[in-house]
Amino acid sequence: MKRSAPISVILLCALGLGCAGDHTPEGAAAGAAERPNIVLVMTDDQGYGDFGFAGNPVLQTPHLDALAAQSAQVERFYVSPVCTPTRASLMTGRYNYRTRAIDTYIGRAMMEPEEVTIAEMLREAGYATGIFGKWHLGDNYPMRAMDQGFEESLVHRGGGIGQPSDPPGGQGKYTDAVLFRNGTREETTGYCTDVYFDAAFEFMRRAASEGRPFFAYVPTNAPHGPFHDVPEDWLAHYTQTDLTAALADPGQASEQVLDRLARSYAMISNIDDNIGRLTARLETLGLADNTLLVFMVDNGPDRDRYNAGLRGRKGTVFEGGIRSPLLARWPGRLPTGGEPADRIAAHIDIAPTLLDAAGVEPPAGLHLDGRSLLGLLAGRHRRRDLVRPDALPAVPPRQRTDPPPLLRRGRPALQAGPPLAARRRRLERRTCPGALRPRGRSRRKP
Ligand SMILES: [Ca+2]
Repeated sequence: MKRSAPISVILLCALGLGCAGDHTPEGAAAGAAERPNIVLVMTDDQGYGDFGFAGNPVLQTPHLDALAAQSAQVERFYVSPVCTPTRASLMTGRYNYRTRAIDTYIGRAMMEPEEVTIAEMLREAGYATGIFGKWHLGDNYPMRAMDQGFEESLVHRGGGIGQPSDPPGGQGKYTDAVLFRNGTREETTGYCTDVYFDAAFEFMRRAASEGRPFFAYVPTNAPHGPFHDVPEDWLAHYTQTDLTAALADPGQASEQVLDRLARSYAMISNIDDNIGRLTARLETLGLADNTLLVFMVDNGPDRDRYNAGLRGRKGTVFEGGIRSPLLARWPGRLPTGGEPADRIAAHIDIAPTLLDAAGVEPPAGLHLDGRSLLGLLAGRHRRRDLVRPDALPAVPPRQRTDPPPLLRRGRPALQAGPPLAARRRRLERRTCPGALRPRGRSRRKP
């Protein structure tokens, strides 16, 4: 084989154009009678190093550490460098550039409503579907979560509480936040992360009592800023803790930097409390064994801080900006305690994985870029190639790199240079011309 041939294979596979069967269920798909419940938790701006199990020297995350020990993991799991692109890929199983969701603001966070979401696919198969937290793929019909397959929704608008899309009276409050339940303004009581999890618990209980399997999506807006309103008990803890070991540069240990770090960590430890409440609640409801619980983050940390030795942070395509833990707990179905899978995977794989677990086929004709990870999580490794398509013309400048493409092929990493970038542009023009153009026809939605 010529030297150049594998590169084309990589690109074709990564663009989903040369890997027939990538999303073919490869795990032991569940039968209709034993369909698992699914809980997907994704936090906002929590970095790869913001966990006790990642070696963080000061951060307290005992419940997430316990969950990691009970989970199958993928060590090199990749997301996008900012919020919305990750959410679009997570919801669709497709590269975000196909979905029009390419950045977080000025209209670039509105996902093409014809995209078919995992919530739509699972709802069509009989699942109760609920979202509790951050959607960030469009605030108006027909782009809201409630228009995109979620029967139950309790969400904030835009990219976060405290942003311009906040409703009157919102005032950027994380405590007693003004949210939207199924499209209707609602003044909630308590800290927002606690409110989301409480709403998810009630949704789970109700679905279980009705005998329906459920898909609960809990994308918290914490530990994303603003930072003026964080859990006070944890803030007191971290204010009294020496945090210098968690600074990217101990020489920057100013009062302001340490205060900011304490506030991020306070929100993260509160998330951890809620993970503890979640696992306890699943036990109480008798659902723990038949629930696939997945945990991940949406992008790297928002500031430089301890990041397990990875370079970069949110907004960069260095490892520290795009790597997330992937924890998947499904007792009796996925192994625990083993070495994390060492092959690459990404956010585009989550929707195919959930479909596989539920034994649900995607609609005919729908192209998914990702593949099910059930085999990988169970220790069956397959060669895998991925690409971050940063060189497309519409990629926002802050997500570009020079040289642009980040490729990973199997175990070794390849950092591609300009000759490959030119090759790839030619290939993309030839093979993926419609990725960013208006569609000539709509697909049937389930
Ligand atoms: Ca984010």
